[in-house]
Amino acid sequence: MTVEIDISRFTNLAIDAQEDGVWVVTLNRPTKRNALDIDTIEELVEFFSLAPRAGVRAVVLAGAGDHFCAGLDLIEHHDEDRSPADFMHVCLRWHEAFNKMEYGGVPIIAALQGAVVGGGLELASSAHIRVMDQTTYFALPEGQRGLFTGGGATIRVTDLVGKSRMIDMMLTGRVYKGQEASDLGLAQYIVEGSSLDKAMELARRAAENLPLSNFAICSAVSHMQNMSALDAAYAEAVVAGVVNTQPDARARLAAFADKSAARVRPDS
Ligand code: 1HE
Repeated sequence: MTVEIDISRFTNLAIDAQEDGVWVVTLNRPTKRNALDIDTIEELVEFFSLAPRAGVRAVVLAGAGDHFCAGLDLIEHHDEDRSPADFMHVCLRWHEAFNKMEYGGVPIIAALQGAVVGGGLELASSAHIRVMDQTTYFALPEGQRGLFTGGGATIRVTDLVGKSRMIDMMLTGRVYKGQEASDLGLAQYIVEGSSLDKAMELARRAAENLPLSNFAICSAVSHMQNMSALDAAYAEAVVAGVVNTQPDARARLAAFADKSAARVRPDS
């Protein structure tokens, strides 16, 4: 069932497959501050549809230039002068891409710098881990532009910061940055140096896990959030039944039993 990813098909995304199974996917329209036009969304759909079956062990999602992503391509949106139905379909393609990311089973680590705004924050919040640096800032400028979020912020950003903060961000254009943004949960890591370096380190560490374990972590947790507690407990048992008996795990369990495996230490 393995598929190939033909990276020559991608133009708005720069894709670099590394030897350890970590793929670096970079939004590559820095002159447009990596604004999300239709073509970029289609490339995200294509890449993240294939990644779970292409042996991708982890993805680092980055943005070229000083800004991660300026959100919806406002110029394209202005020029297209879309009908309500047209824009609904645009948003459904965003959801297609972002749901493939969140539920696809491949760990995605977002390396954030500069603006992570509007749809850029919706994209970042579809990753499993976000790393920010000292330049990173988050905002939802939709209200100021006469718009509303359409790429899942009502769900994912609300999950990260809570309903009240999400509504404040949309009403007032409030910007979060630095330690405060990290403390709120907009990013799990804040670094002094390069967010890309830290994201690579985290991706390589995650890529050492067995793929089936990562698949469960990066799909089952999100699915279970959508279930009742009763159904989630049942689903968790079923997933654990499959994952925790995988033959590939036996060597790891044997290494623990014979005391050759690393122990969990406070500084590990
Ligand atoms: C763009 C976009 C864009 C830049 N669409 N072209 N998002 C926003 O409201 C954020 C809009 N962008 C900005 O506030 C700023 O551009 C940034 C803070 C991100 C960067 O500022 P700066 O000074 O580095 O760049 P700039 O001079 O504003 O823009 C440089 C170029 O990028 C310029 O193009 P050029 O051809 O004139 O050189 C800009 O037009 C272009 N550019 N941002 C298109 N967003 C599913 S619903 C989601 C709803 C939303 O996402 S709303 C939030 C939209």
